[in-house]
Amino acid sequence: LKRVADDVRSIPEENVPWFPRQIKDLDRCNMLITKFDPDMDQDHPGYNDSEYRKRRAAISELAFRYKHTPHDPSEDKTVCCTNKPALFNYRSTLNTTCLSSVPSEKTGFQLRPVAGLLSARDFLASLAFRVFQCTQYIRHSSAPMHSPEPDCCHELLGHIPMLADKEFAQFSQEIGLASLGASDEDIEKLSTLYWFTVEFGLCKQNGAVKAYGAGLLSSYGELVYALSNEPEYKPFNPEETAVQPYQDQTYQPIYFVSESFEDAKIKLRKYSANIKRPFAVRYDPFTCSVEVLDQP
Ligand code: TIH
Ligand code: FE2
Repeated sequence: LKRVADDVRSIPEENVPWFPRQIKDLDRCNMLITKFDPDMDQDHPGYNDSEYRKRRAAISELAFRYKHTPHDPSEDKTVCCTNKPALFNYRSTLNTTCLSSVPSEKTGFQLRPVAGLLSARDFLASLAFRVFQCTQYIRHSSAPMHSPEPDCCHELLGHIPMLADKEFAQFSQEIGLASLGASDEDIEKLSTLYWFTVEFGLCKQNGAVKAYGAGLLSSYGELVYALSNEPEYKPFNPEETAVQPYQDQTYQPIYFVSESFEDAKIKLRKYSANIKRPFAVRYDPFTCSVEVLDQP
């Protein structure tokens, strides 16, 4: 693969969607989806709880203001002082700075605060830089067993421990790298793959089916259901899994089971290599940036 200088070529011919090249470019990956917003969605468990909605708005505000490199260092102080760790104070937001050290010491994954659900493109792009966009609010107390939106219980019980695992961190980053500059159709497929692996994946271990998906680890209700004989199981096969329709309101009717986690990683890598892009990318961990290379 040949390296192409950024100023010489910025992937012209094809209509390649913009994508972040440096970790600080993630400040621009902030396209939120209004789905599951407690202020807009009448079915949200917190819709009729004005105190909850007020808290959510304050927490969102903090995430909106977050910048990779703060212009004014006092801004950083405000965020840290306002955010008390969730485990000590159930009602406040979690301290991303504290928690971030758990995966970062093991795999280099960092947590970055996000105000709510991001677009699939922006969410996946951050994984390419080993950055996980982490919500800070907590689910409404009326529905603890299953939340239709991610919240800090989901991040803490589901994603953070998994991102501290080397294999898993690599797997997550590879999905992110495959998404950079990909077509809308490929983004849709990659986010479906993410859904059925990182969120709701099952895999075999010593012959038994186990859950590794964060959406299962954080929802006791769905975890018990997923490992019962109610849902349908299919073998994980990226081509097929990538086009499986899914919904995010309630428990999944179908789960994909891989032979081992290693097997899922190898299959995903093969699948990603076949995605058509007029360039290739390589992550440089020294500069936390993505190099764009001529077509392989
Ligand atoms: N359903 C999960 C839970 O209750 O913890 C949260 C989500 C996972 C994926 C999307 S929302
Ligand atoms: Fe999640």
